[in-house]
Amino acid sequence: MAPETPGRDTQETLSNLLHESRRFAPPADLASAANVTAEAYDEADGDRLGFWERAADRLSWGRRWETTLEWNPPFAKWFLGGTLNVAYNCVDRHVEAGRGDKVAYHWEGEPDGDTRTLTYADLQREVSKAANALTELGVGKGDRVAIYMPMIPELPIAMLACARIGAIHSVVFGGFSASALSGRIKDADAKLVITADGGFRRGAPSALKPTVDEAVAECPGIQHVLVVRRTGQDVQVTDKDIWWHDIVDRQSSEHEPAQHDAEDPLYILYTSGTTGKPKGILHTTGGYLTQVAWTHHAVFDLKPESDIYWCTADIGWVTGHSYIVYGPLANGATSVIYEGTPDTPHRGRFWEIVQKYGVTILYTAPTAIRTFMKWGDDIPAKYDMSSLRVLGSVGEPINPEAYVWYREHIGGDRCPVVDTWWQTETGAIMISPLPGVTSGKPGAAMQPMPGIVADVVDDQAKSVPNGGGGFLVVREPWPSMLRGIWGDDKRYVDTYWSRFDGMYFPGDGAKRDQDGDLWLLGRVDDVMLVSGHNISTTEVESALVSHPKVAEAAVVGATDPITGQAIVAFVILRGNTEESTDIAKELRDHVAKQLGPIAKPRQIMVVPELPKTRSGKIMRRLLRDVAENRSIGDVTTLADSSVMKLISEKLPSTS
Ligand code: 6R9
Repeated sequence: MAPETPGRDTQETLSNLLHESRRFAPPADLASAANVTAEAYDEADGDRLGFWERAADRLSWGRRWETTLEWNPPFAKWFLGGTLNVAYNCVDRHVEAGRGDKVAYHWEGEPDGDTRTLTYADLQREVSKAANALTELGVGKGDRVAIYMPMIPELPIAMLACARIGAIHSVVFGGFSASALSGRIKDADAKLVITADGGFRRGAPSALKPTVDEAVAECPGIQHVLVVRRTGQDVQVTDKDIWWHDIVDRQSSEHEPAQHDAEDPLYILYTSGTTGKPKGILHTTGGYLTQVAWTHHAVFDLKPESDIYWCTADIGWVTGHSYIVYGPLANGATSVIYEGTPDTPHRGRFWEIVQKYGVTILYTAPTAIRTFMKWGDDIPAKYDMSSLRVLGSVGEPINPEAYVWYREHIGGDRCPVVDTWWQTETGAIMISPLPGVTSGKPGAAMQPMPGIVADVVDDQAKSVPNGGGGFLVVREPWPSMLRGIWGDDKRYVDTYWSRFDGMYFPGDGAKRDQDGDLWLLGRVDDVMLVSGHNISTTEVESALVSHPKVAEAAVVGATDPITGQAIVAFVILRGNTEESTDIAKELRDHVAKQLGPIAKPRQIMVVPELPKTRSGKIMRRLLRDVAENRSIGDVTTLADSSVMKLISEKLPSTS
C-alpha cells in the first residue's frame, strides 16, 4: 500500500493509470461471507434472463410475470404481465415480516441536534397518510407530481406515496431555479407540486417556496401546492397552497396498496446534458426495482441486519432515487440521510456522522473525495471510522490518487472501494467491482455487473481488443433501462440508439486494459485531439492529481494553430501547499513523465475553485471558454455562479 509521503511520489504514482499496478484484494472476511460470489458472472452468462428472473424473485409480486423480456429495439418491456407495488416492496413487506421496529432512516438535519428516526413501521404510517392525502387532492394513477424539496424525510415519503398510488413523480433538485422548475413541470404536465417553505443550507434557512410561487405562476396545470413546514420561514400563501400538516396529519394511517403493472411508469427524472432542453428520463416499476435492489445488495454487500448505509447524494439526483430511496428500502436497509453540506458547521461533519451512527457502507462522489483531500488528512484522522467496511464512488471517473486517498484515509486501508459507473438513463449500477470478488485497481470500474453486456467499440462499432480504447456501449437491454424520454420517442432513438446500430451509446469513452478491465474516461465530447492523438481529459487530470501538491484538476482542449487542440489545465492545490512560481513547470514535467510529452499541458493555471454542476460534475465547457478567451457561456446549471469570476480573477491578463 502506498506509504504516506515522503517517498510516495516517484515510481509508485508514475505507474499510474493504465500502468496502474496497485491491486487491492477483497478482505478475506468480506469475501468469505459475501452476498454475491464470482459464480454470479457464470450464472448470468449462462442464462441472462434466468439470472434477472431470480433477481426479480427477491421482490414481492402481486401476480408473477409471464414474459421476462419483450424487446422491440430500442423499446424494452420487462416482466410483462407481472404486477407489484413499489411502496409495498419498500415498506410494508418488511413490517409484515416482523421488522417494523427496524430503523429505515436515521435522518440528520443540518442544524446540529436536529434529528429524526423513522422505523419501517413509521414509514408505513407516514407513506399511507401521504397517499391518502394525495388521493384527497385528486391525484390518481398516471398523474404527474413534481417534487421540489430539501433533504427531509417528507421527500422519500412523498415519492413512496406517489409510487403507492401509481402517480408518476418528477423530483426536481431543490437548487434549481424557478424557470428550470417550471420548464420541468410543463414538460411533464404535472398537476401537483410538493415542496417545503425551505431547507437548511450552510447554517441558515434557505427559502424554496418563493421559487415555487414564481414557477407555478407560469404553470396553469398545477392545481395544488402541498407545502411542508420545515424552517418556519414566512411564506406567502396562495390559494393553491395546502400545508402538509393540515392535510396529511389528519389522514388514516391505513392505505391498501394497489397492484400496478410492471411496466407502469414510476418516475420521470430530468437530465440536463450539455446542450438542449432537459430530457425527461422515464423509469417503470418492475425492472427498475429489480435491478436497483439487486445491485444494491451485490455492490455494497448489504447485510440488512447489521449494516448502516449512507449515500451522501441528494435525492434530487438519480443516485438518491436508486440508492437512498428505492434500492436500500427494497432491501430493508438502515440508512442515514443528511440534509446539509460537508462543511457545516465544520469540515469534519461527514466523519462525525460516520462515527455517530457507526456507518458501515459509505457511497459518495469523486468531487467530494477530492475536496476532502484538499482540506487535509488531519480532519478525518480525528474521528473513529472503524465501523466502515465498504466504500463506493459515483458520478465521475475517480482518479487513482483520489481512490487511494479514500481507501487509506477514510477506509483505514481495509475497505474495498467500488467505483460504480451508471447514469440517470441506466437507472442502476452497470459497471462496478464486487467487493467480495474483485481485486480492485485504483481508477477502474472493472467489469460489467452480472447480467449486463457492455463493450468498448471503435468508431466502426467493432469491439476493441485488450489495451484498446473507444466508446462504451451496452449490447443487450437491462431491467432498469430508461423506457424512453417523456413525450419524445424520436429523441430517445436519436440520442442513445443512432450512433451504433443496435447498441445503446451512453456518450462516454472507455478503455479496456490488458486484463480486459474497464476504465471510464468521461464524456466523449470532452476528448481532446492533440496533433492527431486522442487524449482523454480524465487521463491528464488523473496524472495531475497524482502529484502530491494537487487536490483537483480539470483539463480542456483549446484551439491551437499548430497542434489543432492544446491541453489547458486548471488545478486546485492541496490544503497545505504554497503556490510557487515554478509550480506550473513542475506539473507540466510531471504529466510529461507520466503520460508522455504529447500530453504535456500548454498551460497550467492554479485556481481556487472549479466550475461544477449542482451534482458535482466538472463543467469543462466553461473552462474551454476561458482557455479560448471567449466570453463565458451559459452558467445556469452551475452550482455556484461566483466560481467563474473567482477563476477569471486568477488568470494572467496576457492569456
Ligand atoms: C449516476 C450518475 C451520468 C454520467 C455518466 C458518466 C459519469 C457516473 C461514473 C461516471 C466515470 C463513474 N459517471 N459515474 N464516469 N466513472 N463511476 O452520475 O448519473 O448524473 O446521469 O451522470 O456521469 O459520464 O455518463 P448522471
